[in-house]
Amino acid sequence: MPEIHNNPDRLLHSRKRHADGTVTTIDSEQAMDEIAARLTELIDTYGPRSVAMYLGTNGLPYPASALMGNAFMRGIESPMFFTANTIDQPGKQIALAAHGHWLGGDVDFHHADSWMLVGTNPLVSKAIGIPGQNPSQNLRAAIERGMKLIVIDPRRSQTAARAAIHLQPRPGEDVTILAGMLHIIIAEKWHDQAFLDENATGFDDLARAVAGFTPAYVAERADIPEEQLRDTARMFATHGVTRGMVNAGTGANFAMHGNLLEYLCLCLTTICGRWQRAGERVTRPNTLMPAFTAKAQPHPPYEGWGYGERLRVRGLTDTVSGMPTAALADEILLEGEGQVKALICIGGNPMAAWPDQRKTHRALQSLELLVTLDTEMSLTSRLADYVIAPMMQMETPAMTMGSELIKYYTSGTGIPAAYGQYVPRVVDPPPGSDLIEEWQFFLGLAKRMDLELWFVNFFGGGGGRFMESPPIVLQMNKDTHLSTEELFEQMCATSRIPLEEVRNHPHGNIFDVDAVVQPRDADCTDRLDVGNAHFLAELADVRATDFAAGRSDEAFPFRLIPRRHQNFMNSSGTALPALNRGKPFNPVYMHPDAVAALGLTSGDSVLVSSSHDTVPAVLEADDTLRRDVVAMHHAFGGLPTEDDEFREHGTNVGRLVPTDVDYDPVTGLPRQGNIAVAVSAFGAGRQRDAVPVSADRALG
Ligand SMILES: Nc1nc2c(c(=O)[nH]1)N[C@H]1C(S)=C(S)[C@@H](COP(=O)(O)OP(=O)(O)OC[C@H]3O[C@@H](n4cnc5c(=O)[nH]c(N)nc54)[C@H](O)[C@@H]3O)O[C@H]1N2
Ligand SMILES: Nc1nc2c(c(=O)[nH]1)N[C@H]1C(S)=C(S)[C@@H](COP(=O)(O)OP(=O)(O)OC[C@H]3O[C@@H](n4cnc5c(=O)[nH]c(N)nc54)[C@H](O)[C@@H]3O)O[C@H]1N2
Ligand SMILES: [Mo]
Repeated sequence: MPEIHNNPDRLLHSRKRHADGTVTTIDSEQAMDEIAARLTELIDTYGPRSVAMYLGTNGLPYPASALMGNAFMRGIESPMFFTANTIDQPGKQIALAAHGHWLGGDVDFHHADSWMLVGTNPLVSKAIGIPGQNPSQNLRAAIERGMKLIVIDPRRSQTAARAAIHLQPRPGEDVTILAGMLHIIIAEKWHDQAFLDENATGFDDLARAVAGFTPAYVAERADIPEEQLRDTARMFATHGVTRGMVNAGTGANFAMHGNLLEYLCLCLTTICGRWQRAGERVTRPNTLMPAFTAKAQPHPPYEGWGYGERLRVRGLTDTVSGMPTAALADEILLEGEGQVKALICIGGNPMAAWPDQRKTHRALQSLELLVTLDTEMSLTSRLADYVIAPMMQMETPAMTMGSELIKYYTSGTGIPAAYGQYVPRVVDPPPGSDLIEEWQFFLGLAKRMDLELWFVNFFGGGGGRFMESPPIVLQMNKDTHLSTEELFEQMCATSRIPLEEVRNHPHGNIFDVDAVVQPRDADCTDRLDVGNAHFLAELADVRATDFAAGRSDEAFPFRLIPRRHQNFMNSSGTALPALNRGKPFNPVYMHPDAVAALGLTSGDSVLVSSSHDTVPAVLEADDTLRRDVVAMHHAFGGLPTEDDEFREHGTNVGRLVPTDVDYDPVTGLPRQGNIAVAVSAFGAGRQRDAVPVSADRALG
């Protein structure tokens, strides 16, 4: 954080790109005047749908940014609000919609006897499963206490290296493995029949659907020892006396069937009865969010997709995980009624992180207006008409409400205690700078456009379909004058612990909240669903595919998988010497035997090709991988025209990912993992021109 804060290339003034291509600084008030005028013109000419917004990961540290961006979009009546969620793990919310929520909340890692992680590496990512406030220490304590950790990962990740069982399968077979575990658990009667009788429907359908996933079939298909699969099912279902859960991460979600994968994780949790029960402690009792009554009962499933705004491509719709971001470039490029002409990006970097970088490049270049809010001239900001320089985390007040809210995203996230912290501005913006808070930028636009805004702070999930407490709604208009501190006070008006009291603990505090899960309501007839017809049909499709057929592709013998970099959060900071320590690129990791078989060595330049495109990269031997798998960190690289500089800024993985070939029909999420690729020496052997040229490549 200090390195990023003190980035010598940090923007201290907003920028404007002129018609002749030159870029100058612009006063932020002037920028808001001009942007508001342009947006008004575009809305008058093409309608509100012509304006889209994209919220990336760096909108999240600012509690009011996303909510205000969303309020602005509702203010102009455009449905085109997108986030990074639908190129991340949208299956989590889709699965919750189909399965339902457990109102007693999830099990606390700190008290569990077993835990399973599927394609997630929380020791590096700090994201899901092991409480992220210090995952390494939390895991060590758990293992010392006797917890058995199970990790499924084609790579011996930092987390897998500490597991009691590490399954190292072919990538993309997680659905197969989970179905195999369900098969074994049901056959051995290790499931919790009493819990299911009271709380779930669909168990018989689920049992029938996993019948074909016999241990022998799963072992062969996933390339794991059958005995190890049996041990895994036994350990997860029967080890110890206190319950543990299962969490999946990006690795497993990107390899297709992410929704189904997340659904099967919930089914596994539910058939084993792995939820907090009546009389047990509430794991996430809320602090800056409202007090609520946790109850040992289900919240029933609800509609998760197929409603609201329809995209003009691939039959995609709005969903509980938001609008399909992988289709936004198409919505910009596709002419006709509804075409997107303006895009506002908050804390995101489409040119680095979106799939199909060439298509993204064409789309962003074709926009009539591109505005980014960014702390540096990111790849995307280099293409923008206006780059708004925002204040950074330490220059704005901060609070932990967002860290609590994330519990609605999936089990195993958030803070497993009544922890709260509020911190005032820590440092002043640099002298002479002209920086604006993101939410104030949107209020500034709204005032100029004379919009009435409803700022809505939700306490729930499922795109508002699951609410734990009533939302807080604030009306704003051109007469609104509010400091961030005042806004936070209003956002916390119904908090369990008053903001005033949280403020008295400048270093944060775990408050003494002794909440216990209450028994189910006498009249409650709601049920979780472990037999959702859509997902069981998808599972039947998985079972029916000829898995051996796709494996003998001699042109693309390796499978490319994702993994996170220890030192960077996606594209942020990759150019900073203090963080990249002299290695500003993302190598392609490959098992040393595979490196040798290609007659190559670590450090060689290579070409990585998928059926879609080819990118240059630096090779690095890594014996934690299967021999048939290579791995890369995403969000590196330059523009598609800057391939020659790959040793200076790395390789863009999104270049290898088409958005319209293999994609999820519900969320639009393309295959971002388990990608068939070839790796060949640079300059010798396979040449750039020898690889298949996709239409996009020819156009780009
Ligand atoms: N092939 C492939 N593609 C992927 C992935 C993958 O693993 N493989 N991962 C996917 C996932 S999980 C995600 S979440 C997305 C990420 O997609 P994005 O969120 O779009 O990408 P980031 O690189 O996180 O973008 C962060 C931007 O925020 C800027 N920034 C940094 N600090 C601040 C700040 O304080 N304020 C503001 N306003 N801006 C700031 C940075 O300069 C950068 O431009 O990528 C997805 N794409
Ligand atoms: N240091 C750091 N932390 C981060 C980020 C970062 O860039 N750097 N990014 C943040 C973001 S936006 C996100 S979404 C989270 C992501 O957090 P995670 O989902 O934990 O991401 P990774 O750390 O890449 O772990 C994914 C693991 O999946 C494995 N894997 C790949 N393919 C498969 C497969 O087909 N099946 C299985 N079972 N495993 C597979 C990889 O080897 C890898 O170990 O991390 C967040 N935290
Ligand atoms: Mo992410």
